[in-house]
Amino acid sequence: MPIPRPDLQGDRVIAHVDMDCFYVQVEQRKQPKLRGLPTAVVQYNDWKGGALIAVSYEARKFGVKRSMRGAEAEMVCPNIQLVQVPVARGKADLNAYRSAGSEVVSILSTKGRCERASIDEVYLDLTDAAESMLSETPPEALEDIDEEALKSHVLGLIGDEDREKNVQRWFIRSDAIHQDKLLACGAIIVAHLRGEVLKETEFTCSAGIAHNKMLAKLASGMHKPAQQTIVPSSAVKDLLASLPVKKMKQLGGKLGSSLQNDLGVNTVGDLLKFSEEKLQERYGFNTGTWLWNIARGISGDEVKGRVLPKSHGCGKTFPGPRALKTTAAVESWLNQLCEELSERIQLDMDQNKRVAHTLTLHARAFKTSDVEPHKKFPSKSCPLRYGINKIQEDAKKLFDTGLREFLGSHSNAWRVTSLSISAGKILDTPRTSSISRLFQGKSLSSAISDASNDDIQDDAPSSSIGCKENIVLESDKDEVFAHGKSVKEDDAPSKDRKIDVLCTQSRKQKDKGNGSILKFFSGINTSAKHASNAPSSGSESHKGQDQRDHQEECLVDDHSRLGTISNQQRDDSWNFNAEDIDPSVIDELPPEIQREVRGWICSSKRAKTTKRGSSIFHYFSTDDNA
Ligand code: TTP
Repeated sequence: MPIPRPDLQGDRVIAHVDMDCFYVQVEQRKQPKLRGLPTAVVQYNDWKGGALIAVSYEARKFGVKRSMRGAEAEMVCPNIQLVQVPVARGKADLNAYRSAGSEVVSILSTKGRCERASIDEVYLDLTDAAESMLSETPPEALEDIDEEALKSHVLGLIGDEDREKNVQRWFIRSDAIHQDKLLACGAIIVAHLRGEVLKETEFTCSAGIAHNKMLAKLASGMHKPAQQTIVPSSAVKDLLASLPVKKMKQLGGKLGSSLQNDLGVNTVGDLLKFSEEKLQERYGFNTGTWLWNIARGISGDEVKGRVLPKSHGCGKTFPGPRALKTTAAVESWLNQLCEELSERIQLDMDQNKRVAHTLTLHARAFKTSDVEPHKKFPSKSCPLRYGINKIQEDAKKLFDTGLREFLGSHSNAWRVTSLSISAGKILDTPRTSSISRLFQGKSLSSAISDASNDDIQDDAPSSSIGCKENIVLESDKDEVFAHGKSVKEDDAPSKDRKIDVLCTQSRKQKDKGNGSILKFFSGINTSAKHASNAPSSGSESHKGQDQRDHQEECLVDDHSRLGTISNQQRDDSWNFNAEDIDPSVIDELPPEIQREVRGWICSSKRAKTTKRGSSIFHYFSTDDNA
């Protein structure tokens, strides 16, 4: 359900930066001989040459598309260089792409608040940097404007001839309104940042510069690769007038279809015909206002300062004959997934001093008989204990519990077609002495490992975890809003005694007005063709175009690439906190799981906006939106 946010006070300068054919660029940096050649990265899968997941701009000219398989791409572009996604533990290993993304983020985040929106895209709030530039060295005072900035596309600027000259004039107009002057400064800053990214990482990226996230995101994809587009306020009306509603984030699905079919609204601009009251009457108060706002390019979403992932996840699909049939086979794969997960959360703890608190298992399965053909394998969560063996043990328990529930009274044979495991609710580790007392002198890792995990949750991981979470949210209003309204979390009785102790103690600390515990919880081939000695397996993390088209339907926030959803895909039994899931992590899951997780996220977000329960969570809740 879209949430309308009023435009924030003052003129803002927001950039959306998106890497160009990202995985291809990472592979080309590894193998420079591929540069300039039509290249595609293929998913780890031997069927028909594997699915393409990233296509270079040279290959796109031949008609190669992401929806193709390697064999099809070779038909339209015989010279295409197909590079296999690296493989580890029998599945795609995305570490190289993740760290390449982090390299870029570390450069982009130097000029303002930075929100990592997915593995290869970020939002930047450059308002302060642009204001400073405008007051100290405004564009009209510059002898030379950055060449890259002059190549910007300024929406609404007439005349293709001598484009650069026109752009230069636009940059240095002394009679420009303050908003446009700020955008000009923002564009110079972004051009400089893109240059730095290229110099330091050898990657090109494209950007949109506007007054809000929505417009910046729309603009970043308008001129690719390696270009940037500016959206002055005066150009917003025309931009939206012809923009198909379905292209708009959150309008890709049912809401967009209803606008088309019921109101005859085909472009975002068509929405201007309707009053806010009319839209509210038809779609409810929030959605109505949100629609009224977007028709005018209004969006107050803030750039959240977040450069680290909100969760870690890894998964694997087992399509067709590869479906897992025995608990031993499931266990063996779970062990591998858990090993990877354990390494990643341990690295996160070592490098970023962050601790993950929830372990969640998702699976897709079917019964070999026809009984209950639509029944879903329930997702299960429990408090996360550090250490490979513990994670493996807990994941196995989660699976067993899920399987028992899935099978019910029918003792049928079953098949598992996908498995994934994720670590969420990642909080900063304590930095105060009071926390050492809390853990009675143990190391943080061992203290966490000691948190007993007898009880498996099929909705909120445990109230104790939620308890920490609500304190955490004191610092983030948006999230307070989302969390505070989660009735399932509120209602979940805590069964995990040791962690309950943490809760109780934390409450005592709060009672005493001791901020330290609050801090804890608030922190809490080289041959160019087919490098393919990969074992055969399913396709991981492939996001089809269809999927991307649908995904916009259910986003509440600005995270990209979340979202294919159908009612059937929603599983009310799981109430993981949607806000805690990093979209880039979802991208890495197998497609089937991606869809399902996105479905849950939607239903979870929806639930959080409608209900509120009562329990210990209220005690800690700081939600003044409730
Ligand atoms: P995108 O940003 O969607 O695309 P891109 O960077 O390849 O190309 P563009 O220049 O058009 O933005 O995705 C970023 C990376 O995410 C992409 O390089 C590979 C990965 N990815 C998948 O693994 N599967 C998918 O289905 C998609 C869409 C992307």
